[in-house]
Amino acid sequence: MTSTLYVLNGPNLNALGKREPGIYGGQTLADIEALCRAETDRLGYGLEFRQSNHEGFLVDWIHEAGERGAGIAINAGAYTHTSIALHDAIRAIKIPVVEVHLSNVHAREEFRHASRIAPAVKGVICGFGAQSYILALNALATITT
Ligand code: DHK
Repeated sequence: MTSTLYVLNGPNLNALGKREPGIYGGQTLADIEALCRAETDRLGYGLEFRQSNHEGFLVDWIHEAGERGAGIAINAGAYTHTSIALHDAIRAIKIPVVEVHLSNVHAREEFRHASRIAPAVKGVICGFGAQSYILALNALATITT
């Protein structure tokens, strides 16, 4: 049976393409999903690609992935910097999780420098635009095989 990688996206990422393109790039979330699907096909994994503006959905999907998935790449958006609930959800599952950001959060406002989820994940990739997702999928494929 094919193993599945989950790509979870948090608040405001549904607005990619229109939202501050100088920071987040011109690609839409659908564009990024297509790139991720091509990469998971190439790597021999299935893909569950989701977005929500609601923290609780992200918590539920982390638990679901922990039961059904092989790994998670998560761009939690602003919840990265605030959410103890996401931190706890990640700690509650056994599959590897990679934190992803399009922008280099460390080169931006100070409130983006701290991540609540970073201490719970395997590693963090930021600053490479849509390629951050591809790098995260490759990291997960390396870890899970
Ligand atoms: C996306 C967001 O929505 C911000 O809240 C984060 C992240 C950075 C990104 O670069 O993908 O601070």
